[in-house]
Amino acid sequence: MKMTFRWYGESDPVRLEHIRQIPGMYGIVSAIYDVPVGEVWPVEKLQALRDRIEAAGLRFEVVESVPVHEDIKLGKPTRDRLIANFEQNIRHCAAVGIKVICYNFMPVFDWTRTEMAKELPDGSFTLAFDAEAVAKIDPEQGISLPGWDASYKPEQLKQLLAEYKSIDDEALWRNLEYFLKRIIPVAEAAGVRMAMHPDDPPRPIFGLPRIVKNHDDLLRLTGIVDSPANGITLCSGSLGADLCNDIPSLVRKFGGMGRIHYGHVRNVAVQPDGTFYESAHLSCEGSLDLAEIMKAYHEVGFEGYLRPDHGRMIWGETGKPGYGLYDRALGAGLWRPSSTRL
Ligand code: DNO
Repeated sequence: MKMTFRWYGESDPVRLEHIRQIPGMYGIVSAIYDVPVGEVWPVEKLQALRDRIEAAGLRFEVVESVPVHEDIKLGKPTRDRLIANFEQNIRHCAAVGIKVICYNFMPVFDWTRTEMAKELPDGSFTLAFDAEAVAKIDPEQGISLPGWDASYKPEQLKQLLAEYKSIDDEALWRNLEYFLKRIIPVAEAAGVRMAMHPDDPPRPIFGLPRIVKNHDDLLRLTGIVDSPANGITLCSGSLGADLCNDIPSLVRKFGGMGRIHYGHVRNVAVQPDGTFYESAHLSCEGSLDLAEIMKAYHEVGFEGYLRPDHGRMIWGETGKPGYGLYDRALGAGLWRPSSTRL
């Protein structure tokens, strides 16, 4: 397995040079952030990013994420042009040496939390999700959540939510199938593996469908196009926020099938109603047995990429919630992967 670290580019308060100092660190996971969703990423931008990362002594082989335009998820007539652009992005990524592309198919909202800095008894700060608070939110009245992508104006959001009224789970699956049947052959030809990120949290929110939540959904997803290029990002913290999901057995099953190309590893402390906070990495700190999860990766001979997904804010660090240096670095160290350096 190859240990990687997410880096948001030059504006990230965490420096590449510091990431390099984490023992066993292999590479960086990043993306092009200044091209509108649905448009083509110029290959020169990808090359410049790769060169910057390589100059710091790290590799750039995983992109997270190429975002999927809402019109594709909604199955609108404009989707064909947007899918063609997505295909072009796959080719451009391949041209600079990218091996795995992470993406998701969550309508409107990506990962959702109600608190970005919940203080834990040890004085650290972490991300948290309160299921009851979210259930009380009426998205029609406007949504204000910490970290919520403010790129939608209230009117646009209303319009988008109205468009999703006709999209139930099965309609979203059909639109996903249409998308996968187009992009997977392109990924195969380019030598890139697609890695779908599951829904976070793994349940419908604000009345919007969410279809990648558990074992059966992952099985259905990987069966739509039966190709190694049609794989998953096994996110322990996203799937683990539903206590019914047995993460080590998911790693064994989908890893054994050769369909996990990328793993996000973190712990969560979950209550039965789905309320959770992101705990420290050790198994004893949260609901997930991280040691068992890592054992499962070793058992299946996992050769893909892993990253410490999120971390708490510790030792007075400030910055992007979930994406500080210190606690994520502790995570990468605690798991002792057998990765190699450049
Ligand atoms: C949160 C991340 C997600 C993830 C996307 C993948 O920290 O795990 O935002 O990058 O859902 O498409």
